Amino acid sequence: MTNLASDVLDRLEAQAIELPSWAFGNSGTRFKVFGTPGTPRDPYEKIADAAQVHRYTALAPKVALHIPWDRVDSFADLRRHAEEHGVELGTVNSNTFQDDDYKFGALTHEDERIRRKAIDHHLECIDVMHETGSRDLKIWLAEGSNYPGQADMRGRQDRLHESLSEIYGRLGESQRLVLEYKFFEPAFYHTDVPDWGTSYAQVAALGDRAMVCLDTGHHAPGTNIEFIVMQLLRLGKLGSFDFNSRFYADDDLIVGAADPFQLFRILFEVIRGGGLNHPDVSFMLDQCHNVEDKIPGQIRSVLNVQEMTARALLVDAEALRSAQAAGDVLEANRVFMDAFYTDVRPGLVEWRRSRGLPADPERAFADSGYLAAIAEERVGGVQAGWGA
Ligand code: PSV
Ligand code: MN
Ligand code: MN
Repeated sequence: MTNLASDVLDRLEAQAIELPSWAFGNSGTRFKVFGTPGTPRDPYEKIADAAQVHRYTALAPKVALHIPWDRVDSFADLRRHAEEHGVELGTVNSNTFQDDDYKFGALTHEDERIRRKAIDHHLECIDVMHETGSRDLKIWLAEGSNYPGQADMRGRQDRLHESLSEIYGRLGESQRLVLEYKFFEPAFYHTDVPDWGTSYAQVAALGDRAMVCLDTGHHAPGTNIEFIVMQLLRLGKLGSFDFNSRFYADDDLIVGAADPFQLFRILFEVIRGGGLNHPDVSFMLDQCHNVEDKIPGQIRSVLNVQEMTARALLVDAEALRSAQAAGDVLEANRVFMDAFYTDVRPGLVEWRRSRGLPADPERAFADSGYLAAIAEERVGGVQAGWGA
C-alpha cells in the first residue's frame, strides 16, 4: 500500500540526478587513497558503472565528465558508449587545479600566458561539450591566496571577469556556464569565488546563460543553505547543485547522510521555487567514496535525494501558508515537520514496483554479482582515481 498520493508519485517521475564520473574512481584524503578491486581503469568503465545506478533506480540518467581526467580519443565514441549503456553524458567540469602553472591562479593569474592557457583549457572543454551533447560547462576555481597582502584581490576579480567573458562568448546557443563557489580550500586566506554573492556578481555580468552552481559542502558551518537556494531561484540564477554531505569541511560524503533534515529543507525550497524538474536546474552529485563501495554508495545517494524530495512534496503548502499568514508559529512549524517525519519508504517501494524496478535497489544490485565480476575482469591497467 502506498502512503503517497498519486500527484506526489507523478511529480517524482521526472526527477533526474546526474552522477559524477569521479565518484567511481578511487579517492581518499591526503593521508591515504584506498584502492578497490574492480575500480574503473578508464572513462568507459566509469560510465558502465554509473549506468548500473540508473538501471536499478531510474534516477540517474546522466554522467558528468571531468577534463582532463576523462579525456578520450573520441568523445563521439564515448557518447555512443554511454547511450548503449542507457545513459547520457552530462556536465563537463574543467580542471585548473592540478598543474604547476596554476600555483598562483589560473583565470585570475597576473601572467597573461597562464591566463591564456587556462582560458584555452575551457575552450577545449566547450569543444568537448559539442561532441558529447552536454549543456553545461561547470567551473570550480581553486584560486586564491594564503596570506594577507599576497595578492591583489580586486585585480583578480577584474581578470576573472575578463577570462570568464571570453569563455562565455565561445558557448553555443544552447550551452551554459555554471560557476561554483567554495568558501576555502585549497586557498586559506582568500578564495576568488568564495560565496554565492561573488558567483552571482560574476555570472550576472556575463549574461542569461551563466548561472551559479551551489555545492552543498562549500559553506561555513551553520550557513542557511536553503536560504541561498531560495534567493538564487528567485533571481533565476540557480543553474545546478552539487549534492553531498559534510560534517566538517568539503567532506564529499553521501548526500543526506550527515543531515537529512537539511536536504529536506533545501528540496522544500527547490519545490517552492518551481525547481523540481525545473529546466534550469541540474541536480548533480559531487561525491567521493573513500571507504565504501562506490556503485552502492551512489545508489544510496540518489535514493536519499528521492526520499527527501518525496517528503518535501508532502508539505501541505496551503496549511503552511495560512499558518504563516496568521502568525501561527507553532502550527507552521508543525505542518513543516509533519512532512519531514513521514516515512515515505513504503510509497517509494510502490513507485519502483509500478515501474518494473526492484523494490530494494541496493539489495538487487548486491545480488547481481556485478562487483565480483568487475573485480575479476578489471585486472591490469591503472585504476582511475580522483585525478586520473
Ligand atoms: C573541489 O572542492 C571540488 O570538490 C569541487 O566541488 C568541484 O565541483 C569538484 O571538486 C570537482 O572538480
Ligand atoms: Mn562541487
Ligand atoms: Mn568540493
